[in-house]
Amino acid sequence: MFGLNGPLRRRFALGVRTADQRHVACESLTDIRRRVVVRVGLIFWVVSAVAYLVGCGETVNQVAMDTPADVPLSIPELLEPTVDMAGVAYYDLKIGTSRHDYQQTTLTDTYSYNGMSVLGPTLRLKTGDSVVISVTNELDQITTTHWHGADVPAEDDGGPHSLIEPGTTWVADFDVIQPAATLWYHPHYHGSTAEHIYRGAAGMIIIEDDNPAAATLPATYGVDDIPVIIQDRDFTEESQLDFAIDAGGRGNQDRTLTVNGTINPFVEVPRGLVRLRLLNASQARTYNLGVEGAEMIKIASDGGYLASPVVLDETMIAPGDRAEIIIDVGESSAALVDDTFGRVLELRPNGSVSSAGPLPDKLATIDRISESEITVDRTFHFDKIGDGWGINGVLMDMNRIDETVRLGDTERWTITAETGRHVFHVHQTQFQVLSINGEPPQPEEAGWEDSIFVDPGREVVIASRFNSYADNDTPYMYHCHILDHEDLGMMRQFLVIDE
Ligand SMILES: [Cu+2]
Repeated sequence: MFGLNGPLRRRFALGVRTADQRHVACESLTDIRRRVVVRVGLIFWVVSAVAYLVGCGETVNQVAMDTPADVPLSIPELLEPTVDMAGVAYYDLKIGTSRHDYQQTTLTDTYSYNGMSVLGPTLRLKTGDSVVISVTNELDQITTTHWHGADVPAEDDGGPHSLIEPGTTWVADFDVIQPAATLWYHPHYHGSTAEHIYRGAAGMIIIEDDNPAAATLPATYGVDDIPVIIQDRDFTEESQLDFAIDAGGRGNQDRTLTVNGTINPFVEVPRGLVRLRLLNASQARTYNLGVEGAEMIKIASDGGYLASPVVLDETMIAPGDRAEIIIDVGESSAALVDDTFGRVLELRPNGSVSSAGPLPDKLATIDRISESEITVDRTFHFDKIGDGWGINGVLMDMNRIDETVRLGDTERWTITAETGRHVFHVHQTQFQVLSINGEPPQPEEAGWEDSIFVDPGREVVIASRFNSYADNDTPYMYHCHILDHEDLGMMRQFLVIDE
C-alpha cells in the first residue's frame, strides 16, 4: 500500500461500499467497476481496481464513507485525583470485569478500569506534578499496570515484575518530569499482556505543560480535544471477544474496528481546530490513517510535540504508537479514514465554533542528539526462535538481565529484523530516530518516540539519553509491541545503574 498516495486510497475507501458493516468488504471487481464508473469515471476505476488488488489480501468489516455513522463516540471519563496539603495528586484505579455494548446481539464480557464498560478513565497529569497512583486488582488472576511512554523509576513502571495479585493493591509514586505528551496505561504481565489488553484493559494518559507555543491548540477534553483509542476486534457467535494469539509474522489481525469501544462512530465537534489524540491500542494491527474533507496536520509523536506542525496525507501508527493531529473542521463533516477499514471516525460540526487557534508555526525545541554525544553502541536483531519470537537469539527470561546501561550515558541502538513485522518499544526513555535505512528522519519522525516500526526492509537507528533514574536491581523492558510476539518471548530487560 505504500506505493499509493493518500488520495488514491481514499477513493478506494469511497468506492468500495458494503451493504452491511458486519459483512466482508471484498466485492467482485465487476461490482466495483460498475459503481465507480458511474460515480467518478474511468480513471478512478483504474485507480480503484489497483488499490483493490493490493488491499484485498484480507477481509475486514469496512465502513464506507456513504454509510451513516450513527453511534456517538464514547469518550472515556477523566479521572479526578484527590490532592493533599502538599499538592500530591492521588489517583485510584481498579481493574476488573465488566460488560460492554459492542452493538452485537448481546453484551460482551470485558475487562476495564474503574467499572467502565470497557477501557479505563483518562488520567490528565501536568509536568511537575507529584502523583501517587494505586491500582487494585479485582480480576481473579495476576496482572500489572504499566505507564507506557512515561519516564518513571523502574519500580514504579508497572512492568512484568510489578505483580498485582488478585485482591491486592500496587502503588506507583512518581514525579511527572517529561513535557506534554499523549501516553497510555495497560497491563504488562508476561504471557498475558495481549489477552488483558484485548479484553479491554487500557486507558489514555494526557500530560499537559506550560509550553506557551501550544497555548492556542485545542485542549478542552472531549470537546475539541478528543481521545481516539483504535482497536480491532473479532466476536464469537455468542457476541463475546474472540481472543487469539497468532504466532505468525504479523500477529493476530481482527476484522472489526473499534474507537474507544465504539463501532462506526461519529463525534460532534465545533468548527475550527480540533485535536485528535490517536492511540493504536491494537494487539498487532498497523493503520495508515488520513483525513477526508480537511487537511491532516500532525503536531505530536509518542513523546510530545514536534518542532513544528507537519501537513501529511497519511500517518502510520503501529501498535503502541500515538500521534496527535489537528483537523480544521469546516461547515460539513470531516472524517478520519484508514486505508483498510475506510472511515474510522466522522467529525460532525455541531454548530459551535472552536476558540482554539491559530495553529502556531513552532511547537517545541527538539534538542537533537548528536553523534558526538554517543557513548555506547548496541545492536538488536528481531527474529523467530522455534515457535516463539526473540531478540538477539534469545527468548524473554525474567531472571536474566540482558543489558546494563550507565546513568548519564547516551546510547545508539541499531535495530533490524530477520522476518516478520515488529514494533520496537523501550520503557522509561523517549528516543530520537537517527536514521531509517541510512536516511535521516522526516520532520514528522524527528521528535521524541518510544515505539518504532521495524521489518526486514528497514534498519532503524535510534539514540537515547539515559539521564533520569537508576536502579541497580529492578530492570526496565524493551520489546516488540505486537503483543503476540511480546507474549511469545520478544522482550528483554535492561538495568540503568548509577556507578
Ligand atoms: Cu514483533
